Amino acid sequence: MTVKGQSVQQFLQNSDKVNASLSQLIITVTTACKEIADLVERSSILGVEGLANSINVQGEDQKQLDVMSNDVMVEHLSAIGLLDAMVSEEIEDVIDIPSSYSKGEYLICFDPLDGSSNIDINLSVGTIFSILHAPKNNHKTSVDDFLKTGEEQICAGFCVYGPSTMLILTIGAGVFGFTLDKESSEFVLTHPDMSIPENTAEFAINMSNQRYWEPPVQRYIAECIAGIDGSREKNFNMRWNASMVAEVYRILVRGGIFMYPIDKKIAQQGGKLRLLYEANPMSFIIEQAGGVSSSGKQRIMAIKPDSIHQRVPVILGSKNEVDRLVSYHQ
Ligand code: P6P
Repeated sequence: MTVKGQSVQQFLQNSDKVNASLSQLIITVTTACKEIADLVERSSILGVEGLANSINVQGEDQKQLDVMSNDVMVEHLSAIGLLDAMVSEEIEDVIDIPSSYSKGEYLICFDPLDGSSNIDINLSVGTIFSILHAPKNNHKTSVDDFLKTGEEQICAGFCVYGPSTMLILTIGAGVFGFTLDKESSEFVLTHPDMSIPENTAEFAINMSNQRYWEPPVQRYIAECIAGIDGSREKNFNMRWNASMVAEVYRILVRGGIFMYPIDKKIAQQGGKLRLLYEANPMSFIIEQAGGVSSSGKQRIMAIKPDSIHQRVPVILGSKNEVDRLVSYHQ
């Protein structure tokens, strides 16, 4: 029984899909996220909203907060004895658990600070995570142990650091939203059983890439923009937050379709968003809330990764709109 107002700890204790170790792992992630939320909120005071003068494995300029958020996640997660290894957007190789700590039965992939180009303009950013079972044998965890399809995730979630700090979580039995109560420093259940409307009139895409899009996306967006005067016979609204966590949260609340499709500019790298710690966890959440998540050619959660930082095209959100755009790709 999920009761609004209950803490995430109570929610996990009451769930029959979560054992004590998975519960502790999730709570540790939330503790790290609370620390990251505080760093984000105070970034201008701390003077850390700028660049770190370093490039990450993605070839992107790292923000100081990217590095600090990654360090917070690694520090909290290394010490609990529940993980066999980790993958972070900010680190090229698999992150081993230091020999001074015991290992555990799970693997975790995370983007410690998604949307970090929003930090210095005070817009929403977030942390995305995906939890898998570690291999049962006792060999040293390698890259191959992370190359699982999204269907093998046992838990996925994200925190969005916005006007409210929120935790969105799925353990395979629906999607639940928790709001950080600054007075108690507890995440409390405010959005039980989140469900995405099958229809929408709101699309999210970076329009500045239009000249690079493939024909199916060109057609779909042109129809949305034609609105009531075109074949869709209804007007559409557009949003673009440059922060996947903010887009996905909006879609969970009121529906919508979010697209970062393949385009000529990024074709050689396979897309923009990363499979293991962006597309897969968000797809798990979207599907658990009744939505659809596709590359345009296949279900995201069925894609077998070939590297830990693999990128994929992403089209996700309200079922009937994603299905329509996927049909244009056929
Ligand atoms: P663009 C943030 O860097 C991110 O990975 C997603 O959170 C977001 O949806 C997208 O990239 C924004 O990309 O090209 O608009 O900066």
